[in-house]
Amino acid sequence: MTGTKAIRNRGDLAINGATPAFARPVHVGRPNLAPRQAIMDRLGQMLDSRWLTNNGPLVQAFEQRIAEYLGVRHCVAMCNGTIALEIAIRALGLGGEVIVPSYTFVATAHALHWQGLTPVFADIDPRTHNLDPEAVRRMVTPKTTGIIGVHLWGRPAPHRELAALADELGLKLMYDAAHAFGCSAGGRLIGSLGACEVLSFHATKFFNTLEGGAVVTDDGELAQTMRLMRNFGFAGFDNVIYPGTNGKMIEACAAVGLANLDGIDTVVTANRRNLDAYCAALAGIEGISLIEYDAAERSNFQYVVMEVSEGFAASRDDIVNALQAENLLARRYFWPGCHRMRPYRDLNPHAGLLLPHTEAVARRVVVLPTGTTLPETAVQVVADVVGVLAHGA
Ligand code: T4K
Repeated sequence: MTGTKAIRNRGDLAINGATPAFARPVHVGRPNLAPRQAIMDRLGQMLDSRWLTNNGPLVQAFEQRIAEYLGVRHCVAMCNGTIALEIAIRALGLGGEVIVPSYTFVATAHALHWQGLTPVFADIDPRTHNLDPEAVRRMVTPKTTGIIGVHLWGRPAPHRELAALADELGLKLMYDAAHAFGCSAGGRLIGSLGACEVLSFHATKFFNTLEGGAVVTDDGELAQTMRLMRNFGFAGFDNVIYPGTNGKMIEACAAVGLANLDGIDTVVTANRRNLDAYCAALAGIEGISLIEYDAAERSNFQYVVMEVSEGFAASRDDIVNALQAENLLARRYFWPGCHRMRPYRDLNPHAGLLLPHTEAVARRVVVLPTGTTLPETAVQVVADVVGVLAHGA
């Protein structure tokens, strides 16, 4: 089956025993890849040079392309977004408590916890899913040293308000921009906000380097510190001046990244087309909405985020289960919120009392499959399944 089955009533749903609409899983974040030959050519360059890692020529070319594209002075490529976050946190000298949203991928919190810092979760604005600056203010204590804003779904965090707050309170400010490569804030591509911004180029991101990440910044000293830290702190053959780690991006990842970079406009166009199709197909279903992207900003549209209102005939989880049964692997990102995941629940079991919007949003979101490989019929199947569930038992 290729997603062409008719879904008119509950008996047609795979969750009720019918054949699934798709024989193979349709993923939320199936990797978008440049044409095979373009990738092979770049990998061939790596083999020809016999330079495989340690700040090789492809990594340097990649860093330059990313910095130019974003209009930032420095790009420090890393092996993944999580290590990039950890290195940025260390290089900035954060300590004690750092305020972050709970409604984010758990790596934002882990990057702090892993290094012995305490992530303190602030609530979000339920309309934007991004940090609420007033909620951030309420979480500040004498131990607070910084704020990590997240541009969730690629929509910019309230950067002006966060910058004003950080200035007022003498806090450091950086961003987890893992979702926001190619997205703009105030008309300028995200990359220059705060002291630095961290990108993820994981396989599932709309632009990928297999695994990969980077920190981008206009601060030359900070960039230099991070370059040392990602390479064990080596400042010469046998001169170690920092307790560094191994955060290097390898040449093969930069090779794939360089090839994929040439095609990002095509990916954004496909994502946009998918989003428009979902909007049209779901438009008539009361209680279902899709988050919007500001038409005045650039977006990568890599997340199609559906919200299920409380009064809807089926629960959010019923919808996800019904879609997954059809092999449409919709996801509950970022349920249940970091504060309810074990390491953070153990640290502060009552954090949820101060996170009502986080808890409500995490209960109503479904992220839908998109990307260049989305089967043509997938959008209609999603709409049919949700439409059937809308009519109750
Ligand atoms: N901050 C934020 C806000 C983030 O969202 C992330 C990562 C980070 C920091 C950390 O950056 P990295 O260290 O990852 O660079 C995925 C990704 O693994 C993760 O990178 C991403 N956020 C997060 C939102 O989603 P999972 O566990 O939900 O999905 P995963 O990796 O199992 O893959 C999703 C689907 O795509 C799968 O169901 C199968 C398909 N797939 C996956 C891979 C890896 C493929 O078809 N091919 C593949 O190669 O975490």
